[in-house]
Amino acid sequence: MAVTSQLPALSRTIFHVDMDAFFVSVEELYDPSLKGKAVVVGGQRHERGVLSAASYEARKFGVHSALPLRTAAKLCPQAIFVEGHPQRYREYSEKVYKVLTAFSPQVEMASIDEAYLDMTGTARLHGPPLRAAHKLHRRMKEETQLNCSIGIGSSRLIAKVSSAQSKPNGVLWIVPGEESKFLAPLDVRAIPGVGKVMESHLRSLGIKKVGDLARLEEFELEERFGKWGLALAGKARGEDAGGWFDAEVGADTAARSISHEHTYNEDTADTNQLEATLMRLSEMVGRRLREAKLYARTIQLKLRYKDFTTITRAHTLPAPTQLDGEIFEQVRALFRKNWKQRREVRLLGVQASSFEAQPEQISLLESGPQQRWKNVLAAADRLRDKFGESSVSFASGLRGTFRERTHENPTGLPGKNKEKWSRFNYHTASPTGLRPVGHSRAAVPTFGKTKAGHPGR
Ligand code: DCP
Ligand code: MG
Repeated sequence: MAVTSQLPALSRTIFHVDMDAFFVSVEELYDPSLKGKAVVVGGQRHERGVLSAASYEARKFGVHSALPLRTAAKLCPQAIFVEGHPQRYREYSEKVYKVLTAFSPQVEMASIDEAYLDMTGTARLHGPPLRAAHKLHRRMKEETQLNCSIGIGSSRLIAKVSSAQSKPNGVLWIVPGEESKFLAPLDVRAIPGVGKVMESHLRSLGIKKVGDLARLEEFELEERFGKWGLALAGKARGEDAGGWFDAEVGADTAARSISHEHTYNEDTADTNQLEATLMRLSEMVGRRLREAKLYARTIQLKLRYKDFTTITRAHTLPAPTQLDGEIFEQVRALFRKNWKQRREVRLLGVQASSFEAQPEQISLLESGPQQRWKNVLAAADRLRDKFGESSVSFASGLRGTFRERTHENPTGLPGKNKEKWSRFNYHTASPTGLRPVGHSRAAVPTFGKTKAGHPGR
């Protein structure tokens, strides 16, 4: 009889490193008098728009990212409001990235201030997980003067949830085998990807804690929420289920698609607002194509309704493009054809794929206006570099605001495809409309916080 030895699968060791109150902490380095105070970054107290970051002191009053500035002022009148300095955050983000890559070669940034590190098999170099994390924690402080929190787990999901639990300035290791026990008492909101709406759906089913979720049969969640529900069941067990949690850390080195998504704070069926969003997303995608010197042949629309039903529709162009207007035209056509009018929309996404480095030879007749557009867009890109993502928009005449969360696909993040940092500040906080150039307050972007694993909240 053959003897088969069944070795237990080697557990992975993933770190999730997330900087504490990132924008605020960077501001404090430039102005130490802010330390320990209630601070809001992102604009002045009376302005429209939402805030980017709040200090822990301000959070005690219920102030948090993406809250309207005016609401923050009401909740916490004593707060100090700071405009924000995107360039500084980018620089510090780069410093963070350097510390991480010097520590481990397997680094994948998931947003401006967070990263996953695959630390599996590094015990000889760095010691056991906790010791390694403390070493990294100390190094981060020494080299950036900033505090971070580190979660350690056998999956990215566990690492991410545990870093959040260890905040501020902490390290938390969930020992393999203890995942479900760790997750069970947490609110379902602790699971990346579960937002307010999902929370209330789950509440109506009597599910409040992750433990309640884990007790459900997988098929029940699938029946109710489709693929997304299935992923949720996996996440409740601490697995990297669904979305980008599936991939290996740092595995996806070449971007196969570039996309931006936008989730509304309140679902909407307002055509103007929806098309304005599509315009803005098209601009963001176009810009990244130009930065990456790529031309896309396929343009895809993603549309998620209030009840989470999601459709994607793609169109292949006769000639590849990197122009905002062309992307928008396609995506709007797809939208008009596929959107069931008056059905409220929760999320919109625009994706470009089927990349080519060079477009096919364009005819001389076309090259005039195309070239002019390219020049205009190149100029716009330069302005955005200087004044922020929302400083220029061609969505002229379209009404719609971009106050809510906008995020991009993870392939565009550094460490994932080694692209430049400036790729990921795509969280805008101002109304669209062709607004040039001066450095108005509204031109300061709030930064994109890409929540790993979020299929859009
Ligand atoms: N950010 C933003 N808009 C959001 C969320 C975040 O511009 N809706 C920016 C500001 C944050 C930074 O991204 O400083 C990092 O986001 P985090 O969620 O990690 O929040 P903080 O780092 O500020 O705090 P924490 O200590 O909870 O991580
Ligand atoms: Mg943070």
